[in-house]
Amino acid sequence: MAFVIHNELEGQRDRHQAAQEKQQKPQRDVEYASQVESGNKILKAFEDQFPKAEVILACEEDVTDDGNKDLVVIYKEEGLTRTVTVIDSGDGVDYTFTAPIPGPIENQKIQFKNIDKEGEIEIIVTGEKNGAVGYAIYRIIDEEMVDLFGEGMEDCC
Ligand SMILES: [Ca+2]
Ligand SMILES: [Ca+2]
Repeated sequence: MAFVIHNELEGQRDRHQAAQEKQQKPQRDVEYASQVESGNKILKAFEDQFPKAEVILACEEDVTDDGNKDLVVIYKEEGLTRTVTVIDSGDGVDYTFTAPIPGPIENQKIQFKNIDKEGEIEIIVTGEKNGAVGYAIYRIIDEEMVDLFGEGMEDCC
C-alpha cells in the first residue's frame, strides 16, 4: 500500500518521466531499453522506408558515436522478423538503414551497453522462439550491424 500512496502524492509528476527515471536507476543487473513514443521522428523515417512493416520494438540510442540518436527497430514483415538500425546521417533529417538481419521471434528486448568501454555503444538483442532463448551483440561498423558475439540466435530467429 505504501507504494500506491507514494504514487498519489506524486500525482503531479509526469508519468513518462517517472518511468524513465525508474529505468535509469541501477536496481538490476540488466536494464532494457524502452520503446520510443509513436511520434518519434526516426521511427517515422523507418515507417516511410518500410511501410508494410509491423514494428515490434524500437529503441533509441546513439550507436554510431557521433552524438546523434539512432534507432534500432525489430519488426515483422511478410511473416519474417527482422532487425534494422536507422542511422542519423548527421543532420537529423536524412537517415540510412542497415541491411535487415534476422530478429528474435518472441519476447524481444534491446539493451544498449558500451561493452568494451570505447567507441560505439554496442547493441544487445535478446529474444525467444518456443522457449529457446538467444542473444547477440552488434556494433555498427560502416553502417551495418556487425554480429560481434552471440549465443542461441539461430534457435530464436
Ligand atoms: Ca548516431
Ligand atoms: Ca564499444
